[in-house]
Amino acid sequence: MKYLHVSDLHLGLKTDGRDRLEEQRAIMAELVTICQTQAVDVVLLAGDIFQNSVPSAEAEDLFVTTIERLAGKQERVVCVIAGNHDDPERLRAILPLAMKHNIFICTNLEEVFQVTPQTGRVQVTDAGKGYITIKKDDDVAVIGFLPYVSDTRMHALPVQGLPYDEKVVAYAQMVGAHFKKDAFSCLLAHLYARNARTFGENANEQDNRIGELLSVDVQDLPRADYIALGHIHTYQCVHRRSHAYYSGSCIEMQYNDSKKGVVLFEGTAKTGVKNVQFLPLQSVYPLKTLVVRSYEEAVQILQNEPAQTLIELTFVQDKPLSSSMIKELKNTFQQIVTIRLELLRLQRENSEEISYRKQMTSEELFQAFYTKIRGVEPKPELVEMFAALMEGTDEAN
Ligand SMILES: [Mn+2]
Repeated sequence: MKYLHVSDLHLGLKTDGRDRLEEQRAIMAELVTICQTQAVDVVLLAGDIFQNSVPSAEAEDLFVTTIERLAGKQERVVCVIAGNHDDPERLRAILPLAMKHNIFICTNLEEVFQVTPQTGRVQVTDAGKGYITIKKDDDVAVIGFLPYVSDTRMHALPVQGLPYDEKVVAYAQMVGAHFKKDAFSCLLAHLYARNARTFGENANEQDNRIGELLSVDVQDLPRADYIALGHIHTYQCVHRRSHAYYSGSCIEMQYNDSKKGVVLFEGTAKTGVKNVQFLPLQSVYPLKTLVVRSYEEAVQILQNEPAQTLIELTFVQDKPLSSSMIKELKNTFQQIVTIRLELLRLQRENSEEISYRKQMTSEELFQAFYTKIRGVEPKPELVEMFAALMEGTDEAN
């Protein structure tokens, strides 16, 4: 069968207040087109469907219409898991109806899927807790679901008392117990794989800063023919032997972000996974930072920027910008999302101040600080007391 791995849709995302829904509608339409032209049988959505736990009606509408179009009239099976941005109960709400269209949404580790009557060529023949079995002619595949679940929500007895990563691995093993030798196996998971590469600071994924604590070693996950990961926004293969891939987000989330796309692959029980291919998305708007030194330079550069680029414009100059200039620029160039100003004079003053301060003794620094805050010079006794305290700390060290 042919599979499409997509992750981190972040529907309802705003960038510096700019709504991205129009762009996201185009991206979702492109996913449907890819499925049709590439004859995809199974779609894997690896979490972070929405940007917020309480998505707007428009964002929810876009999600529901997209998965309905992806599934077609039982043309394809759509598998969805919750990411850390999604509210589990909210995302799960449509599951009873969705399953009738061969759309399986897993938001908690206790979810038991059911099979409904099948009419299409791609059929769901078996389902249970955290897995489904798909059949197309002689080709059989088992999909295991491992949604993002916060530490406190992992209740099952065998995992109680374990550290976070071991709990995730224990759940993954329970799901992986359904993988069979004579079926292609695929694990769909939203997690932070240890040693995965993040792009820039990736400020949108707070977990990364906690690092090792919340990360999982991919080699501890059950053996599968393919591991479809979500959570990290940069496309990459994290572990070649396990065929563990992040497809990356399908929208640029930060300025100067990495190339966005989806992963297409094929596989059968006999051949294993083959033809893994990163497919760039055409409808994604680039997010770009521009630095200029004058209004004239800004106008000149912006004239050559494509209409769909989203720009953070920074002025580095000596004088502030007038509000009429800012208004004029924003009206003329819709690409501008935000305008920043870095005053050269302030930069110079700051660096002069710092080098001046470096030459002062701690008593002089204290005197200057006191005078600035209180408006009067400190009494000599106070300065002496401060000096004595400073000596004390020097001894202690
Ligand atoms: Mn994400």
